[in-house]
Amino acid sequence: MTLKLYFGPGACSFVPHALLETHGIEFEPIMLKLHKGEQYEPAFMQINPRSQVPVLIDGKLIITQVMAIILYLEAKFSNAYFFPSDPAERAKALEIFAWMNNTVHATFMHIFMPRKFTDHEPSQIEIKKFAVSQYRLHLNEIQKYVQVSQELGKEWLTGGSISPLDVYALTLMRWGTMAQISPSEFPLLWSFVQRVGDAPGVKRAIVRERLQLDVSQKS
Ligand SMILES: N[C@@H](CCC(=O)N[C@@H](CS)C(=O)NCC(=O)O)C(=O)O
Repeated sequence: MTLKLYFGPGACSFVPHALLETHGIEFEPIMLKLHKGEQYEPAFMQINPRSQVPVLIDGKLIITQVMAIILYLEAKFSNAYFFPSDPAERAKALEIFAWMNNTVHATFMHIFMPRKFTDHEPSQIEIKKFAVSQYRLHLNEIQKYVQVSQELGKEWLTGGSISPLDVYALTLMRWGTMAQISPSEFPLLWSFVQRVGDAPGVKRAIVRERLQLDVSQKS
């Protein structure tokens, strides 16, 4: 039975989307236009009452949350590379993955959707401003992970194959440009992210989602 992935262009669902493409796993992509509020339509809310992407459907199984989806794919497609197999290296990779998901991603939500944190509009402006400064620190930390991996001679963040960390790094850098953080502030991270975007599976997901990596001039 074919997997189904609900995704929003440019959203965190890009992480499972690009990994499914990278590994040539058959799936049906289903696009939701988040800016049009399609995640709040009753048919989708029956699938995910939290009104969020990504959602992966495998038969009767409905999985939400980037981390749960990625770990499910890793367990199901055991020949495909997601994380290192060495226990210590795997733990360190999962540590960064969890931080990207629960901290960097969450910080961006304060920039992109400050209304989720207060309905007081002047406070929303303050929340957003402070979150942009925090987000820069996070991008700097990701850039350091790129630097360390390159010093160790690794092609990608966890070794010789693309992992969810590389694709998340691309997504988070791209979101930074949505917050008017210029790629020129993070030259090493930016050149890395462009290389990730050129990897064939990642590129297919970029084309399907019609993404530009630097949107700082658009908004
Ligand atoms: N913790 C969740 C976060 C999911 C999330 O924030 N999804 C966003 C896109 S990046 C979304 O669907 N937002 C729509 C909304 O909240 O209205 C995960 O890891 O999957």
